[in-house]
Amino acid sequence: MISCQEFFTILKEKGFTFFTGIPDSTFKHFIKFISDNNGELLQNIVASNECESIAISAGYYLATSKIGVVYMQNSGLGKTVNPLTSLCDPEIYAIPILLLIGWRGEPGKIDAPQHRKMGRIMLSLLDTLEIPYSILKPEIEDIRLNLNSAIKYFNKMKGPYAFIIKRNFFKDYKSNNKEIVSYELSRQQAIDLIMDNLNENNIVISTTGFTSREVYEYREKTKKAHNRSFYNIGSMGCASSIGLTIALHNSNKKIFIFDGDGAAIMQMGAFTTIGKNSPKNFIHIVFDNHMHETTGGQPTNSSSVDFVKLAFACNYKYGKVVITKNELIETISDIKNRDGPIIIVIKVKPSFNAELKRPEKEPKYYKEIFQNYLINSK
Ligand SMILES: Cc1ncc(C[n+]2csc(CCOP(=O)(O)OP(=O)(O)O)c2C)c(N)n1
Repeated sequence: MISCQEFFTILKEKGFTFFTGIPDSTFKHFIKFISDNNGELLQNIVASNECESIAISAGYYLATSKIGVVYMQNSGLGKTVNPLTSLCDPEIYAIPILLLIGWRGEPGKIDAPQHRKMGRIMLSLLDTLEIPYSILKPEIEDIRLNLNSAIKYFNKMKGPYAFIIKRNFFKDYKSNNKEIVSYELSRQQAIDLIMDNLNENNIVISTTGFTSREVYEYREKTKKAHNRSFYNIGSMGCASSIGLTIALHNSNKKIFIFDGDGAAIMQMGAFTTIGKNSPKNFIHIVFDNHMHETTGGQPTNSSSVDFVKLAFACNYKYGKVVITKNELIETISDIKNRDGPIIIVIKVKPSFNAELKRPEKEPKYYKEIFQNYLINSK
């Protein structure tokens, strides 16, 4: 393993001091390191999604002639295909970028089901995109050599080059960031409170990461049916869009979206589609901890976002921010007789619960019981 400082020093020696992207647990320590050092040694712009981060880095290159570093989990690689091929490609604007891609779902390694396919096809996807790559070893000399190869490519072709990072590459880095939010409720407490008050036919669509695991945990411990839940374990940011059409086609049921601030920001455009189509039975709950808790607690941009104003501007019918347990209890009864789309932003503190289990069975099992319930309960 290599320390975050050592890795950064190698990059800095060659002039790479601009970072942007979306975190991955593979390099959670390195992203904490660059978040902590933002503004002094380096610049780190937290992006809303991986597509945007490619464009941010392209803008940096146009403005400075220097090359940016874009970090992402390989699940985000799909989101970058358009700007990689139509903006940065050597045949278009020829914009060099150093991509740091976390290899989830590496063949032969145990990982969550949503990572399997991308883990398997990632290298051939890079080949198809004609993006050269190096699979890094956590050794200083190896990284230096590969960085030199990347720089040669940048000088010759001026296109993106990828560094693939496997798990256990970085040594632990202890963050000195004291800005951890401390609200009254944890997300699990808020989820439990809401779900204790759901009716038999209320549906929950939960976002990727800890939120889905906490909803799963709730249903396991209370022995409540999993068929009223859709666990959106992948496709980060898409829970509300999945819920939109479910709501439009199930006017006899209330559809609750359990979103994260990072996920809601990633697909913020969804607010406009939800507002425009305006299902009355749609309740959008954003658990806002100002961070990507699931991937290690790196900041999101939510501290400067007013989700309620945003939702109103997109034609949601009701919304509020909830901070305390009492406010949440009041809100749960308040929204029972209101028409949606409703947005409730619940400020929560992180709990980094390493014990949380992932849904035990294959995703298709949960899809089938959920779909059967929806179809048979019309
Ligand atoms: C497209 C994509 N990029 C990155 C990830 C990795 N990832 C999984 S969960 C997560 C954090 C989600 O943040 P948020 O929605 O705020 O929820 P929290 O983790 O705080 O509960 C990230 C970045 C992913 N799954 N998909």
